[in-house]
Amino acid sequence: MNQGFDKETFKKSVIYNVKNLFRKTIDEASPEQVFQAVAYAVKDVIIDEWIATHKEYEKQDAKTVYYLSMEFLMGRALGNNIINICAQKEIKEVLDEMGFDLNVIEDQEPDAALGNGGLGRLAACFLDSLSTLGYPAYGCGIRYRYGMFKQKIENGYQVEVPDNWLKDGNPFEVRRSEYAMEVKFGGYVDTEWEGHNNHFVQKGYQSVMAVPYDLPIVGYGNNVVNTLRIWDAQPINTFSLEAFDKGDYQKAVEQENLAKNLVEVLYPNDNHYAGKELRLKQQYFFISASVQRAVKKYLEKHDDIRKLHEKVVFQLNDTHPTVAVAELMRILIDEQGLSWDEAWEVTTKTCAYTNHTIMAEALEKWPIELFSRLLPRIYQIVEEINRRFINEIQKRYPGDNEKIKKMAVVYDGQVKMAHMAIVGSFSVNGVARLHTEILKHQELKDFYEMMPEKFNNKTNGITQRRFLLHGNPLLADWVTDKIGNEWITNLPHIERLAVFADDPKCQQEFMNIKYQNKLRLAKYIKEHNGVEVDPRSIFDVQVKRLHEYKRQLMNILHVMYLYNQLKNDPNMDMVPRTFIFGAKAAAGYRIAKKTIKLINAVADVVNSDKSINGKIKVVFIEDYRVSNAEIIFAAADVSEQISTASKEASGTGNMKFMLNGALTLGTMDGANVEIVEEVGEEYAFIFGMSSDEVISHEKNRDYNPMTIFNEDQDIRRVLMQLINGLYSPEDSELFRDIYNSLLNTKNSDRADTYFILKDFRSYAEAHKRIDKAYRDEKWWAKAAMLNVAHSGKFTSDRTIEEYVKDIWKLEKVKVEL
Ligand code: 26Q
Repeated sequence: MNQGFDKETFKKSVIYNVKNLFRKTIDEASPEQVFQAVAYAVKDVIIDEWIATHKEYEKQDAKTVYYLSMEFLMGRALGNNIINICAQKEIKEVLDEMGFDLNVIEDQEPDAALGNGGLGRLAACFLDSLSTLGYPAYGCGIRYRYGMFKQKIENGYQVEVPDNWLKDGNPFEVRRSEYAMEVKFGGYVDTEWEGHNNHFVQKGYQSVMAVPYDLPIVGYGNNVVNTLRIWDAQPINTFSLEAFDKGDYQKAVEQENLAKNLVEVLYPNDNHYAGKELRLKQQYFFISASVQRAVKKYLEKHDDIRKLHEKVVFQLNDTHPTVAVAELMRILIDEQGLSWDEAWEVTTKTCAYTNHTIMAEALEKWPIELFSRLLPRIYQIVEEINRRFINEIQKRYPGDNEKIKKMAVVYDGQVKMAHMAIVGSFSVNGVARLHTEILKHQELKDFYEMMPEKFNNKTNGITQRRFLLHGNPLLADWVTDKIGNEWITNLPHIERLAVFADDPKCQQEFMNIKYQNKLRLAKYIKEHNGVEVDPRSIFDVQVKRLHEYKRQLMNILHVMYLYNQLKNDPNMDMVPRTFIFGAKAAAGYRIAKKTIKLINAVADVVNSDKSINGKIKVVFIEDYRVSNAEIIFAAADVSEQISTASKEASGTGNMKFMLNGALTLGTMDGANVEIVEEVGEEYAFIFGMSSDEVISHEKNRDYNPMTIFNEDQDIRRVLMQLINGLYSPEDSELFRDIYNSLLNTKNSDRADTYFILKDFRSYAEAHKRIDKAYRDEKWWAKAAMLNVAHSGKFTSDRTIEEYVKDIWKLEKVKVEL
C-alpha cells in the first residue's frame, strides 16, 4: 500500500491528461489513449520522488555507479512502475471505476526492446535492484530509434519487421537538452608543443550532438528513483548558409547523415560480433557522451580530478563499452592536463569489466585501419596502452614472445577489446561460478596468471518484482498469503515455502495456480498462433535467442524422435506434452533461421496428425519478448536449459522459470550448476556431458558424430527425415544444411560442433524421467514448490549487493518525501 497515494487526485489526473493530450472525454478515449493518460499520471507521481532522490544524492555527495551498456532490454514500464510505487491496488480500482481493465491498458504499451537477450535484460534487472536497494546509479545507453526487430512467422519462416517503438511517443521519458555533449569522429590529430609537453588536438573531424533522454527507474516502495540515460544524436549545425560559403556543403550533409544514422537501429546480433563501422561509431558515441558528462558532473562539486574514483565507477557491460578506458584517458590527459601515469591510475581505479561469453565468435576485434580512421586520438592512446602493457609482459616474462602474441591489446592488425578491458580495469568478473572458473583457467588463463587479484565471480540474478510479482500475480498472492510479503525485497525469505511442499492442500493450491497460468498461456497461443493446446499436458518450454550452442535443434530432433515412436506404437503410454518454443534469430544467421523453419515444419506435421491422439503438440510463439515472457514463465512445467556444457556463461531465463515453479531439464552449464546446487539434483533433470568432457573433446578433436549416426538406428532415422522430405514435401533439400551441420561427411572437424548427437541419448533419457515423474502429481507439486522455495539466491538484489561490496563500494541512500 502506498500511504500518500490519493485515488481521487489520480483519477482527476487521468481525466485531465485525456483531455489535454487528445481533446477527449474519458469515455471517448481509446485504450491506447487511456494508456498514455495513465502513464503521464503515474509519471507525475514518480517525478517528485525522482527530484527528491537526486537532491539526496547531492546532499550526501554519494558515490555513483555508471552502468555502461549498449543494451537495456526494459520491456514495458507502466505495470512495473505502478507496482514499484506500491499503488497497484488503488490504480486498478480507479480504472475499474472508470470502466477500464488495467491489464488491457498495460497491453497497449510497446516493449522498450533496446536489447537482444540475456545481457540486455540483465542490465534492466540490475537497474531495478539498484533503485530498490537505494544505491545511486545511472544506466547509460543509446536511444535507438528502432529496437530489437519484431518477429513475424510467415509460412514457417522468420520475417523481421522494424520496431518503431517511439511512434506514439514515450510518456516516461524526459529530454534533457541542457546536458547535451559533442562527440567527435574522424579527422586527424595535431600535436602542439606547449613549452614543456605536447598537446594533442583533433582537427578536421565530423561531430554530432549527443542529447540525453532520461527514463525513471523506480525502486520498490522506497521513494528512490534512479535514471536510465539514453542518448540521441542530433546534427551539430543544420544546414547553414555559412557552410555553403565556406564550400563545406559536403561536410554539412555528411554530419547531418552521421547524426541520423548513428542511433537508427540496434544490431540484432546476440553472442556474435559483426565488425561493422557503424557499430563502433555507436559505441564511441554513447561512451564519449556518458564519460564526458560524468566527469563534468564530478567537477561541478569537486576540484581534484585525481580522486574521481572516490565518487564514480564505470561498469562495462561486456567489451562493447570498452572505448571508455581510452576515452577517460583522453579526457584526463588532453582536457584535464594529467600526466599519463596520473591518468592511468585514475582510469584503472574507475573502470570495471564484466565478461558475458566465452564464444570465440563473440570476441570484439577491430581492424586498426577502421579504428584509427574513426577515432584517431583514441587510437593513439590505445597504442600507448598497448606499448606499456607489452613492457609489463616483458618484465614479467622475459623473452616470452608467445605471451605477447596472446595478450597484447593491439596485435595482428587488430584492436582486441577484451584485452583492453582487462588491462584498463581493476575488476574482471564472470557471470556464474562455472563461467568464471573457465575464464580463469582456460579463456583468460594468461591474464589470470598475471593479475589474479582482478578476477572475481558475480553469479547473475533476476528481479522477482517483474518476474513473479508482476508476471505471475496468482502465485505472488499465494506466496504472500503463506509467508508474508518480505520476499518482494528479500527473496531468500521465500525459503519458508519449503515447509508447505509436503502439504497436500498446498500442493493442490499450487498446482491449481499453475493450471490457471497454463490456461492464460493457452489462450494467448490460441489468439496468436491459432493452435489449441491442452492445459493438462506438460508445458515443456524453451524460450531464448536462437543460437546453435543453445541447441534448439536438439530439442526439435527429440520431438521428431518421439513422434517416430508414437507412429510405431500409437498406444504408447506417455503424458501428453506441449513443446513450446520462442526465439528470435539474428537476421543474417542462416542456420538459425532454418532451425525456426524446421520447428514450424515439425509443428505442422505433428499438430495435424490425428493418429497420435494429441499426445504431442509443438508451438512456436511468435515475437518472443519481455512482455510475453512474463506469461510464458508463469505457465511452464519444464524449463529447457540444454546448451552444450561450457558455452552458456550463465543464463537468466533458467532462474525465471525456477522462480515460477518449473523444473529444469538441463546440462551442467552456466548457472544451471548453481540452480541444481540450491534445489537439489533430485528436483531437476540433468543430462549430458560435463564442461570438462566437452572441452577435452574440443582439445583432442576426437569426436566424430558419424559413429553415432552409424550405430544408433533411432538417431539415424531422425536425421534421414531431415533430407527425405517428410517435413518438407515440396523441397526435400530444404533441411540439407541442418543435416550437414550435424554430419559434415567431408570434414568431421566441422560436424556437430555442439555435440547434439553425443548428448542425444542422455537427453532422451532425461525426458523419460520427466514423463515418469509427472505422473506422480504429489511429487511434481512438491518438486515445483521446492524450486520456488530455493530460488532465493537468484535475485538480482543479491547480485547487486555483491557488486557493491566487492567492486563498486557504494553507500545506501534513504529518500524521505
Ligand atoms: C558484439 C559486436 C557487434 C555486434 C553485436 C555484439 C554483441 C551483442 C550482444 C555481442 C554479444 C551480445 C550479447 C550477449 C549476451 O546476451 N550474453 C549473455 O549474457 C547473459 C547475461 O550475463 C548470460 O546469462 C548469457 O549466458 C550470455 O549468453
